[in-house]
Amino acid sequence: MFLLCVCVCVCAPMVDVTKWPVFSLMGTRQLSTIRKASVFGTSANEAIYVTKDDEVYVFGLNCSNCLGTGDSQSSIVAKKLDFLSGRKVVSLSYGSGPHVLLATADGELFAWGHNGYSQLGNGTTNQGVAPVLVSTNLLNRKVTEVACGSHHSMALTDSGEVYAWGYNNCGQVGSGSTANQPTPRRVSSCLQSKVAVGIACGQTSSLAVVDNGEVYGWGYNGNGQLGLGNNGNQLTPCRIVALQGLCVRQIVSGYAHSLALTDEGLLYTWGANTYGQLGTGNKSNQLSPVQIMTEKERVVEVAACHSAHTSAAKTQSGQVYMWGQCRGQAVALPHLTHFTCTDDVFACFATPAVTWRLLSTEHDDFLTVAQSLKKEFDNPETADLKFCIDGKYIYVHKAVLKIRCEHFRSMFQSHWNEDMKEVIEIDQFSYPVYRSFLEFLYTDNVELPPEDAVGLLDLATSYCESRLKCLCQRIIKRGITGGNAFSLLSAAVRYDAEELEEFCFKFCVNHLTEVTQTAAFWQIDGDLLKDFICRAGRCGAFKN
Ligand SMILES: *[C@@H]1O[C@H](CO)[C@@H](O)[C@H](O)[C@H]1NC(C)=O
Ligand SMILES: *[C@@H]1O[C@H](CO)[C@@H](O)[C@H](O)[C@H]1NC(C)=O
Ligand SMILES: CC(=O)N[C@H]1CO[C@H](CO)[C@@H](O)[C@@H]1O
Repeated sequence: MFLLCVCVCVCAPMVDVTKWPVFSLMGTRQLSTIRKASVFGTSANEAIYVTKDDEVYVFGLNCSNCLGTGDSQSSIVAKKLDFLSGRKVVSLSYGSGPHVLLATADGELFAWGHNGYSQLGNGTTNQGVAPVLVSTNLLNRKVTEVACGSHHSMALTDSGEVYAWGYNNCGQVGSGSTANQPTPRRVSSCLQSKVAVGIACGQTSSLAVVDNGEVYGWGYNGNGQLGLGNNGNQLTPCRIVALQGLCVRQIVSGYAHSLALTDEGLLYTWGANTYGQLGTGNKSNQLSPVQIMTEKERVVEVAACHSAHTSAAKTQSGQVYMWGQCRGQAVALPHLTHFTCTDDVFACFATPAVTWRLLSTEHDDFLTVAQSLKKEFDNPETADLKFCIDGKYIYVHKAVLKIRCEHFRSMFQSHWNEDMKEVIEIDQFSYPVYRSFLEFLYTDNVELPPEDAVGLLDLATSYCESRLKCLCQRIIKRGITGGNAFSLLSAAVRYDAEELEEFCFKFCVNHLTEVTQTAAFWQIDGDLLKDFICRAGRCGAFKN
C-alpha cells in the first residue's frame, strides 16, 4: 500500500496566557501586546513572549541563564531581548536545563541557556547567557521547527531534513554513538532519503514523522517510548513497524511516552504509563502502539510535552480530554474537561504547568464581545439615545440598557414611545455618578472616588442594582478616613447598606476622637446621633 499524506501544521487557537500564573501580574495593556508565548522551566517559573511588533520579552527565574538577557538576573517584570528584536518567531522549544531554541521566519536558529551537554549546538559547553545563532551545518538551510528533550535539541528544515545535537547518553541524537554531539548533525541512516514533516522529543528520546505518514524513533527506549515492541535503546532511527498501514499526521512526546494521531483521527499511544498517560485504563507500559479513545469521536489534535506525564486531546466537535498525571493524580482514561483548548490542560493540570507548544494569541483583528461593548459606550456614531445631565450628554444604546438593567427594561417596555424624545434629562443624580452607572452597564466595572461612590450607591439602591451596590460599598470601604467616616456611615444608613453601615460604624468607634471633631458629626439629626452614641456605648467606646 502506498500512503501519502500531507502533514498539517497544528495552529494554536486563541488562548489566555493569564491561565499560567507567571503572567498573572501583567496588566491588560501589556497582555494585549502579546502575540505568542511560552512558559517553561522545572517549576514553570520562566516565560518568553513575542509582541505584535515582533519584540521578544522574557521574565521569571533565570535558571541557567535561560532568560538570555546576558545579565544573569531574574526578573519579575519582562525584559526585552534586543538581539531578537524584529525577528518573526515561528517555532520555540525548551529543555529542562533549561535551554531555549527559537526558529525565525527567515529560517534562522537561535539558542541560549543551559549548555552543559552542548545542547546549544555552537560547539562549546559554555552557558549561553545571551542568544547565539546556531549555524554549523545549517548555513544554507531553513529551519522551520525546533524540539528539545531535557538536554538534547532537534531542528527540522523546510526540505524535510532532521538535525540533532546535545546530550546523547542514550542515542537520542541518532548519530550511532552515545557521544554528546557539540554541533547540529543531520540524522541520517534510514531517515536519509525521507522527507520529515514533524519532530518531537521525549526527555531522552526522539521521534520524527515523514511525509508518507511513517514514524521513526531513536534514543532511550527503557519504557517502550520508541514503540518498537522492545525496550532497547536505539542509536539510530528505527521505523515503528506496528504503525504500518496508518498515515500518522501528528506526533507528540511526553516525558517517557508518545502519542500519534492519524489522518483519520485515530489516536495511538505507547511508552511509560505509570500515571495512566497512555489513556488505556491501566498503568502498564506499552512497548508497541495501542489505539485509545476508540469509542470517542474523531480526534483532531494531541498534546504532550517532554517535561510532563500529562496527555491531552481535542476532538472534532471541540471537546478536550486529559489523562495521565493531572495535578498529582493518575488519570488512566481520557477525562472530558470543559476546556476549549489543549493548552489549558497544561496550564491548569500539568506538573510543571508549562506550555506544550508555542501559544498563539491573536488580538489585533479580534475583539471579544466584552471589549466591543466597552468600546461603544458613549459613542455618538452608533448610539440611539442620549442622556443629558448638568448640560452634558452621554450616548448609549437602548438595546444594551434593556439587556443590562431591569430599570430600563421596564421603562422602555411600558411607557416608551418610539417617537418620543431621544434625550432623557436626569436631574436627581450628578454627571459623574450617572456616567459611571451607564459605563458600568457596558463594562461591569466602576471607577469613582469614594465620595462619588456614595451617590452611585444611592442610584444603585433605587435602581435595584445589587452588584453595583456591592462595588460601591467596596470603593467606599477602601476610601474611608477619620474625616469622612461619619458621612459615609450616614450614607450607609440612608441607603440601607447594612454591611457598609457595620463597617463604617466600627471604623468610627475605633477613631472616635477624630470622628467627633468633624463637621459631619455635628450636622446629623438627633435620632441618628443618639442611636450612634448608644451603639458605641454598647461596644465599649466609653470606658465607664
Ligand atoms: C558559543 O556560545 C557560548 C555561549 O554563549 C559562547 O561563549 C561561545 O563563544 C560560542 N562559541 C562559538 C564558536 O560561537
Ligand atoms: C492494559 O491495557 C492495554 C490496552 O488496552 C492492554 O493491551 C493490556 O493488556 C492491559 N494490561 C493489563 C495488565 O491489564
Ligand atoms: C538574580 C539571580 O537569581 N541571578 C542568577 C541567574 O542565574 C545565574 C546562573 O544560574 C545565577 O548565578 C544567578 O544567581
